[in-house]
Amino acid sequence: MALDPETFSLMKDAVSRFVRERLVPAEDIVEETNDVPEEIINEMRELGLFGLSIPEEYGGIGLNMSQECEIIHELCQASISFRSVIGTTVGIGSQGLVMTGTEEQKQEYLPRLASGEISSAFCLTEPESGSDAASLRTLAIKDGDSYVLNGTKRFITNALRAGMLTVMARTNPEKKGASGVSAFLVDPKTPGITISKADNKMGQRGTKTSDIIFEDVRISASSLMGGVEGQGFYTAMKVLDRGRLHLSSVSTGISQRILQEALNYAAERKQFGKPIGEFQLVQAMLADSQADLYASMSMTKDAARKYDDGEDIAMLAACCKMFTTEAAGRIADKAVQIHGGAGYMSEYKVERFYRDVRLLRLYEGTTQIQQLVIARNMLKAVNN
Ligand code: COS
Repeated sequence: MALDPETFSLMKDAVSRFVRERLVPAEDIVEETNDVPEEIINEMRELGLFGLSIPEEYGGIGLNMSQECEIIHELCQASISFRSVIGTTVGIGSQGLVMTGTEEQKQEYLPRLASGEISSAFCLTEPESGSDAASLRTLAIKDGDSYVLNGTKRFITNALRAGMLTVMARTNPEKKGASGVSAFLVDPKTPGITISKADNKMGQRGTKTSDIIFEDVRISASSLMGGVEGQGFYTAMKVLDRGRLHLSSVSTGISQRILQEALNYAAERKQFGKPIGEFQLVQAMLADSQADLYASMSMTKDAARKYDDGEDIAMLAACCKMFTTEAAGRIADKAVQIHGGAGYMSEYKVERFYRDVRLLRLYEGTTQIQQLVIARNMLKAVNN
């Protein structure tokens, strides 16, 4: 699946324009109100942004991974809080359903997700289970034609905005590891579900993460994703592999914006009688950041193309996630440094972006989890 090059190019131009004319001017409102204005979310719907990765036969735009990465890079030239509104629907919240859902499940949810009528959220993390995802405790116990869910999910992005939850829960409490986990498609309005108010975070204001508590939540057996028990963890891992490419393009997009802010400042700000960009120590910071950005964009492009060619990219996606998010941290840090004292002041955007990008190295697998995935895959190749 891919959009034809001509239509894709028009779409990319439209997203660029939207970023310049609508998103960048609204960044301060998002920061002040800790929310994304509803009219902007409506415009995202009209642009088709919720349906980027959903196949055309279900009403989406049907981009391939390379195209998705290009659009997300473009979108993330503005505050990455805007991307978060569509992020779970385009990425981790819907892709398990696209990959493994039954036809009936796809028909039920995908068209509404693609239009943006509803959003989705991916419910894996729990209070006691973060990096060690296979140890999750939420239970889904079969009872006749239903499953009964009990447990708590934590830091769930867009839980408050979602109309569909992809919930990973243990259907077989006897099996402690990955094979006891199944995935479910759950309506958040089902009785017994409580969604807490949004968490207070260091950055990315306007994004919404919350706890979700399931207390004796009865859902139909037909909510079991793909109709097969025991596949939930494997599906979650495949979804995260793909999600890590998506997040890499979030990193490259915002890195490019941050570097542009630093470059503009270096060209304008004068000290010792000339623009600070003429000093070699400032040039070194700009050059290191440019090389980081170029490497990040190149590796994301390469891994996305390989994903589209059907290759196993688990290791490459982890390399991209690790490198691009760490690079975004370095680029943001240097941008603050180039700004000097001004970089610490909230009236300059780099102060905010510095806080925003800190999360990139944590969610969808910390840098240390990516290292573990990379090294395990390297060793597996030697042992086979
Ligand atoms: N695709 C498909 N299957 C995969 C996979 C992948 N990318 N990675 C692992 N698996 C399979 C393994 O093959 C193994 O299968 P078996 O049960 O048949 O042996 C199973 O999943 C368990 O894998 P593993 O033994 O590697 O599991 P561990 O618990 O040791 O660790 C990690 C798995 C650490 C990689 C996983 O828990 C992880 O990614 N954690 C981070 C979770 C995360 O990103 N959370 C962020 C919040 S979600 S936004």
